Amino acid sequence: MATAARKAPAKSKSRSDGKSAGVSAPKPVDFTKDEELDAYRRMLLIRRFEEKAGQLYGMGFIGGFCHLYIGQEAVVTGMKMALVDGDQMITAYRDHGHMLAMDLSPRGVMAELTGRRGGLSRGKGGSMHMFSKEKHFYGGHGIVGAQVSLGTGLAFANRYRGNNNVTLTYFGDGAANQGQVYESFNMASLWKLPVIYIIENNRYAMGTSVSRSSAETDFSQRGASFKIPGIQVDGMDVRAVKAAGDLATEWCRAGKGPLIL
Ligand SMILES: Cc1ncc(C[n+]2csc(CCOP(=O)(O)OP(=O)(O)O)c2C)c(N)n1
Ligand SMILES: [Mg+2]
Repeated sequence: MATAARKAPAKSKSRSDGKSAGVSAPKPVDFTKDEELDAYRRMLLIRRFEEKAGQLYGMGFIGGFCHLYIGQEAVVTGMKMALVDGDQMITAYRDHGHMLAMDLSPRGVMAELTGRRGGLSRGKGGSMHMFSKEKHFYGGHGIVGAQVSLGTGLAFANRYRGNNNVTLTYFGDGAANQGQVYESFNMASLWKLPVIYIIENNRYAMGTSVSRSSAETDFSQRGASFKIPGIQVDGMDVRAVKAAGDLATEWCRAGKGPLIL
């Protein structure tokens, strides 16, 4: 999913038509007024929360790491709007927005960031390590790419239990070059697991740009060897993300296996 704030992401010349294995990028959905307001509130909450977190980090009130999600708000917001109760989410360390999108209490997240007892991990986990089984949020992981295998495992559990839930597994453009991602792709496709792999392409992994680190920069095609279709989505457009989220969740619930956005 492209999330560059300044420029449109560079698209690969060969396969940027949004089509893969018969799956095409859907048209952005039309929101009702209530949906419009809901999306706006959710995105604004994340933006304001992150501005405060950045400020508190600078002032020394937040220890350890603090990765902000400013500029990527539309991705988690649009995807959350496509979920039903019981659907799960797992992500990396840039996770405050994902937690707020899954309705974890902003107070609990902020208390965790500032190392307080009232924090979601009792002040012991910090920015990268928060969980809520009740809200179906499975972290918060600092090892780049590790959450992809864990998310695939969550999807396996859903399949095994025979429920109809879907797991959203988020990772970055940098994490997309990790080996365990492809081991997970293989098993997810082989066993038709209900997992949506959402690659948030913000064009950098720490300081390294996508073009310097990635042989295939169209991340929607990364599942090609495993017969996992992928769609390029404009992560700056919450309506486009919601449309892609609707398509992907229906795809998974129909038993067709994983999909990459
Ligand atoms: C296994 C592993 N290798 C290296 C690191 C150091 N590291 C932390 S963040 C990061 C870059 C990840 O970039 P990306 O996946 O694009 O996520 P973004 O920060 O852009 O959201 C790296 C290499 C790590 N945490 N884990
Ligand atoms: Mg990145």
